[in-house]
This record gives sequence, C-alpha cells and structure tokens, in this order.
Amino acid sequence: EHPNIQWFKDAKFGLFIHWGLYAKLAGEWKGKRYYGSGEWIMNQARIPVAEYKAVAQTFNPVKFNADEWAQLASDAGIKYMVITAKHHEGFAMYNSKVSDFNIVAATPYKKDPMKALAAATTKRGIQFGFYYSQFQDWYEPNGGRNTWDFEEGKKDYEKYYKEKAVPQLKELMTNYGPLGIVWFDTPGGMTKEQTQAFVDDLRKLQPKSLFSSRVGQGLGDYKDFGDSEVPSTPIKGAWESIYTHNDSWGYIKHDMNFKTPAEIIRLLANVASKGGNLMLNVGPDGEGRIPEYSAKFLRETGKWLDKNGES
Ligand code: FUL
Repeated sequence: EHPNIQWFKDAKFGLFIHWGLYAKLAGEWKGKRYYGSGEWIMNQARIPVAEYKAVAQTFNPVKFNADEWAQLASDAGIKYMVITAKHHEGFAMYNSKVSDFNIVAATPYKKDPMKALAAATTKRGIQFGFYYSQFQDWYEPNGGRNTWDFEEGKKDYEKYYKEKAVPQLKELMTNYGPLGIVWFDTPGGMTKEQTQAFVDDLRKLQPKSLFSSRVGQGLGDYKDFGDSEVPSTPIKGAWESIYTHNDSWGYIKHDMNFKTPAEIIRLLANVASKGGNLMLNVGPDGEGRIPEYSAKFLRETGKWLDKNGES
C-alpha cells in the first residue's frame, strides 16, 4: 500500500477536468457535428496534424479563472482535482520546454493555466493532480495511435517515451509543487519490467504522489474501473469510479445531457456505499469557462452534502 493513500481513501469526491484544443472545436469539424468524447475529435474526424496544429492559433481562453474553478470545487465538497495536462491529441496545456505544441508557445493566450490552478487548489486544501496520456499521442510520428498521418510499422515508441512522455511528466512533477495524483491513461505495449522502470524513475521526483492504475501492469496505487463504471459489490482497498457530467469528457457545445444534482448525489452514494471515490468530470469550453449547468449542479450538490453532513 502507498504510504500516502489515506487522504485518497477518505476523499469520496473528486473533480476531473478535460480541457485541451478539442474544447475549442467543441464537437464540430468542417461543419460536421460529432457526439460523445469531444476530446477524440482529431481521431474521429481523422484531422491531419498540420490542420490540427492550426487550431492552437485560435485557442485563447481568456475567461479562464483558476480561483473560480477551485472555489467551485470547494463549494461542491470536492477534495481532489485532476486535469488533463496532455490528452491523446498531444497538446500540452502547460508551459513545456520539451515540445512547442503547448499553450504558452503555440497560442495567443501565452500563459500557463496550470500554475494558477495548482496554487488555487492548494490554497483551498484540494489535492491537485495531472492527467497525462503517456502512450497515445496523435501529434507525434512515434506516439500511439495516429495511423492517419503516420505508418504504424515505422513507429519507434521507445523514442517517443524517451523524448516526450517521460521528459514532460518530469516537467509536470517538478514545476507545479506537490501533486496528489498523476493520472495515467490507456497504457501501450510496455512490458511489466519497462512499466516498473518508468514508474520507479518518476517516483523519485514525487514519492508522495499516487499513480492511477492505468499506468498499466498492475503498478498503480489505487484501482480505476472502466469509464462510467461502478462495481456491483463493495470493493476493498483504494479505488475510484469516473463519470462525466454530460455525455462527453471534453467540451461539446451540443451536449446538454447533464446529470441533475439528484443524479449526482445518487451516484456519489452508490460509489461511496461500495467504498470508493467518485471523480466526476466537467469539460470547460474554448474560452475557459466551466459549462453553466456543471457549475450550477455542482454547487447544488455541495449544498446538499453540507446539509446532510457528508462533507
Ligand atoms: C479514456 C480516454 O480515451 C478518454 O478520452 C477519457 O480521457 C477517459 C477518462 O479515459 O480512456
């Protein structure tokens, strides 16, 4: 068991945030609408890297306000926040020296929102963490799963890990203070030995951070179930269920299927009764705003938790 697991076991409620260039596209590409998993639009629409890259020039989330987001989380009774530092699209939402495809170097916004968010959450006693897509990277010739620009047979995954994924993870684990969680996702084909070496290397930087189970090979510090899955019976040990507030992780402007406060509370109660945490996702838009219904329903959830002594 990880020596720092207790806060996680007690947490019950986390906030997941999917935010990247896909938020700017908002579920639409060249007049065609997509539904579900807005963060997959580059893949769904087979958008060539050269065209996707240009989206960055229009990404200017001037409405982003770290204190508002962290205060919302706090009002909702949330104890930890995990945000996408880099999703499968390969775009770093922070100031990265490793790749120019990042919010500071490639957008008119030019600022690092993660710095402000790390500070705003820490100030409110919320554990802060990063999601990082360690294998899938559709922007890189050697990253996982872009087969529309790059030939699978020519990929050198080792090179991608060595030159992008590991150095970026090291930046994230060095420049943003203590992280509660590093949330890995969709492991590639690394063997157990390779995964162990990868984990050991990163652990040195932040021995107190918890690693999600999607690092692969059973080497995470707690268990994540599938997307939108609650186990049918109580489970011992530390674990988490992940759900999104509407039907997509990343922002889609034509998705209004938000769970009501009553539905969120039922979900929380179901997960808690089986001994786990619920990490509920919101998808801020390309301007940097959390959707109005997410903010409203999260606040109402928080009020209910307050009144019923659960928080
Ligand atoms: C999945 C990803 O592929 C989705 O885009 C999303 O991030 C979800 C939480 O995990 O595996």
